Amino acid sequence: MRYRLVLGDITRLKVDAIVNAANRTLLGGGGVDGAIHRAAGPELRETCRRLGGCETGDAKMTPGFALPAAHVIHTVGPVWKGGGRDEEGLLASCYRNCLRLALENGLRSVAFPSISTGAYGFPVEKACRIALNEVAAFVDVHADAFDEIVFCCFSASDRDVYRVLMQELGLAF
Ligand code: AR6
Repeated sequence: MRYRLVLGDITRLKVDAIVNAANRTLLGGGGVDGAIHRAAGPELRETCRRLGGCETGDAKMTPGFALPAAHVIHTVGPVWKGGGRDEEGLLASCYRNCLRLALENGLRSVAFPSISTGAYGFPVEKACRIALNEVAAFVDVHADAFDEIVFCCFSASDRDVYRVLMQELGLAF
């Protein structure tokens, strides 16, 4: 099992599942959600329509259609409202539920974007710490379940935040 830190477009990654930072409708939007829907093609929206939305902190899975990734795990991060609305707990729950779905479906490589840190305004360093702690805790318990977990950043400054915290937490990559 290894961690990989990538700077670039998550829609280009050939992994068992990429994670989408979606909204509760699951019907598409801007940011990484828009990019994933564009790259996957219209069948993704049709399939998502049948899922009946998704609660904040929860996750649902679809095929990847035209994406190089076999599956998309759609999760809905919290909108940052200052930290008093359980935003941290809800973000942690996103990571856990995505990995639980991957585990249940035998998906061994998963790539995460930095959930909630774009349109939803979650401070990147706080979000990164939650992401790394939740993923590391899950992987510790399910040591043989995964080959690779990718953290895919879309800016060099986010990538630098991840790199420093990964080193701090001893997550070799
Ligand atoms: N590959 C990887 N990361 C990306 C990509 C990409 N192609 N595009 C953007 N990012 P955001 P959120 C980064 O706003 O904050 C949507 O409209 C981006 O730079 O995509 O969870 C949904 O429909 C940032 O670091 O998601 C929701 O309404 C990270 O992905 C809402 O935005 C997350 O930014 C969700 O907001």
